[in-house]
Amino acid sequence: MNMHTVFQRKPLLMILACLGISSLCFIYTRTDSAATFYQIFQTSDGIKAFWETDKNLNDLFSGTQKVLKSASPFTRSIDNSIFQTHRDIRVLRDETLRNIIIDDEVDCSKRQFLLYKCSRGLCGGWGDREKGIVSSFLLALLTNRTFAIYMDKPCELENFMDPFIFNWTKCKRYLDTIPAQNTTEENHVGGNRGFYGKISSIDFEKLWTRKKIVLFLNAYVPVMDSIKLHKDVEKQMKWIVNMTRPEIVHLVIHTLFRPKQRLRNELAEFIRTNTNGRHLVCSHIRIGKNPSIPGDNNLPKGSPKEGTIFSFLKRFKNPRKYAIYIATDSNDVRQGAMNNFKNVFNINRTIVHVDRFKKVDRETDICEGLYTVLFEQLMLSFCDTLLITRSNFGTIAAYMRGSSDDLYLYHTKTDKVFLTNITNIQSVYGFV
Ligand SMILES: Nc1nc2c(ncn2[C@@H]2O[C@H](COP(=O)(O)OP(=O)(O)O)[C@@H](O)[C@H]2O)c(=O)[nH]1
Ligand SMILES: [Mg+2]
Repeated sequence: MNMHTVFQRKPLLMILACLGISSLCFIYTRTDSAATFYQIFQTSDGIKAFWETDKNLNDLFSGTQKVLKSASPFTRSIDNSIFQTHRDIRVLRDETLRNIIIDDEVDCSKRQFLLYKCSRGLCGGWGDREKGIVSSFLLALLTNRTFAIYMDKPCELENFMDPFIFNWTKCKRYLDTIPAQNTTEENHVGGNRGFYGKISSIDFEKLWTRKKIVLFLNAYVPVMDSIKLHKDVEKQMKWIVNMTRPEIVHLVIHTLFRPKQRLRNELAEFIRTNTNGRHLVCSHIRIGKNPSIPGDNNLPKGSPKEGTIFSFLKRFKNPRKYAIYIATDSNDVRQGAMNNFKNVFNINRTIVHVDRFKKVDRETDICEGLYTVLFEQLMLSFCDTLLITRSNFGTIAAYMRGSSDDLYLYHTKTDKVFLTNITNIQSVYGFV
């Protein structure tokens, strides 16, 4: 394995020894604080991934761009030195995205577009939105349209997330100038869910003739499945045909998003100081309507019994070996975890349902609530052991984590926890 390793630390002692693509490239900048987040590996079967802390991605990749282009259908890897287990993030290589990429903003006017939108009205929580974003992005690839994301509820996503491999912000200024008569809006969140099942047989050239198509979506399983059956799939996105659903979601989410520096740094610091080299065991416990998120509904399949999960986690109670983190939509559950375990750690931040919040005086608090949601989902995606309950938020964290290693599901109906494979989550929870 050839290795491109990026340690990003401050203040600076920087050694740069880049001996070409087939040999070792090593950048090291040092600091007392713990900013090391990612390493870049390059293996013989392709390129490997990144997110370093504060260097511009273009600077970082100018030397390896050739590798990105000649790599296998998607690029892979991240090994994170602050964790016990191997971390690995795979992204779509830019060759796969060639048809929809815009190099220069001046070229925006030549393109047709597909937008994911969440602004006013119901979009669903962050998990639902991720589903809509994955679907819209795949439909953009299928129909040869440049993809953009408009999300400003409760505040702009760009406050906390940057585009990563595919830049979904590049044509935003141009998009704002496209008049309504050149725009079609389709809302598939509320009514008209029939669209999802029909995708495989839609002739999109006939259906979508306008320059700008705006989609409100919150489903992805039927979209992924029917895109695979569409007549244009071989030509537009052959890579998807034999790929599992968890892998598709993993690739798309990591291709689109890189957390902004604040999020990356705070997360790295949070994990480092709280785990201190111990095995990180996490659970997401999604309760549904409760005093922390009063605007939410009761969950359709019922809430998990947190007592069952705590009993299961007792096997990790040794504080010398394990650190336990519980992400949840309920302050009572958070508190319960503190009462049950000496080795639990927490973030001291307010829980907000990003779609069903009550009007409050201070908008910034709700916006920070979105930050917390993004933070906690990323956190889950880095756990050595992960246990989830039925929720899109937790399921996508598991997909972002991208591994079946030490992955457990809680099943509400049987009130049991069991070890599983990542490809089984969908059949157990049955999301759309
Ligand atoms: N901060 C925080 N918020 C959560 C957590 N679990 C759920 N939520 C909130 O509740 C919403 C749940 O909606 P969604 O993400 O669509 O997942 P689902 O409804 O459980 O499938 C999230 O978007 C968050 O706003 C959690 O562990 N931490
Ligand atoms: Mg939801």
